[in-house]
Amino acid sequence: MIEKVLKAYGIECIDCEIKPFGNGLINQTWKVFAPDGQYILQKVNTNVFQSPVDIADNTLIIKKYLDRVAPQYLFVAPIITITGAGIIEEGDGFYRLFPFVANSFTVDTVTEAEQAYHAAKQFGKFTRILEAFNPQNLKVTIPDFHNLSLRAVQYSMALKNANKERLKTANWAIEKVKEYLWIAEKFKQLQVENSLKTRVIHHDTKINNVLLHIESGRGLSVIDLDTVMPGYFISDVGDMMRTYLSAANEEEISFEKIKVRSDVFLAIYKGYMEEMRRSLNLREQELFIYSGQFMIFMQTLRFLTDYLNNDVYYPVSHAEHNLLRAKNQITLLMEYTKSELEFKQIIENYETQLE
Ligand code: GN1
Ligand code: MG
Repeated sequence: MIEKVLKAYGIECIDCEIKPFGNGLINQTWKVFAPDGQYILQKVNTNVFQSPVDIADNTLIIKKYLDRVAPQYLFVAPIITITGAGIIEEGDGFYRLFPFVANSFTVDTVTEAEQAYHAAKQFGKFTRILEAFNPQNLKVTIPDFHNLSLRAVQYSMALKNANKERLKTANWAIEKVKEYLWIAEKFKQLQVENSLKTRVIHHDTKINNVLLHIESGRGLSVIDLDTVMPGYFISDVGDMMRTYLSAANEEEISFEKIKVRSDVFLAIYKGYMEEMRRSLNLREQELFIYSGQFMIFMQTLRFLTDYLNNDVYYPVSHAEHNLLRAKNQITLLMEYTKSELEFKQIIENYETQLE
């Protein structure tokens, strides 16, 4: 199959080495070592992305725009097939191919605050550079993806329909979630008030979606553009908080290892604000800390909902997997909320020092 896909791009792969690559939960990814160079090949999960062609359309119109207004910006768009398509259907799925960016590498965990700084700067830059681009020109690749109000409704429905055993094993998580429902309420309010500006948002800002330079460690560009669509900045900043602050990730089952790191918080703030300070309105700037609660709570609901629905969305390797992930995220939410005052202080100190 893979050989056939590559042929559509004019790549003859008789002796290519093809290796599984990365560790996303949704798409399947390979690195291809072909005679003429290295590529990243991806099979799109069509249960999640109902219209994969929309993903290609989005990246292609952004590319066309950036080629005109910011030709020096490194935008890793999919390669076009011989017949001019940005994505192809082959056998049972949709595939697309990317160039492997020379001298780049990714990390799966933030081990130093500097990595968080460079990543936050890249995600901020991505939104900033597209500020004059109308986000409504993009197709919505996953409707309501970060609509926390809807996620809360889906969670309530799962609670109603779940079987007794799962309700019982999830009792602690279900009780804890009640304490944080204000996060969803606040989001509803923000929507009513129209406080958040709609922008071009990445929606998946984990650290391995940033290419770093092999020697300097500086950020080169953002990748994994499937969920680039109109959205709010709290999605991108929030997912950085969710995935960078703790050295232990969402798969960690020794919850005592889940701790938030203040130096990483400052690095995210610095990197993102260096790019986005002038774009964010004052109300949005006040929501910087809330963004972490927004995303961590949403991920909690998504894992817990999936557990109550008997694991229909996220791949699991055992029956309690999604429940453990949900509990992990609640622990992170508790730790994050405990640090709220400290975060405020960090921002204040940094801002005073800038003046
Ligand atoms: C999924 O596959 P991956 O890891 O890039 C999910 C994200 C979740 C994440 C949790 C399209 O992303 O929203 O935050 O898992 N992507 C989709 O690990 O649902
Ligand atoms: Mg992804």
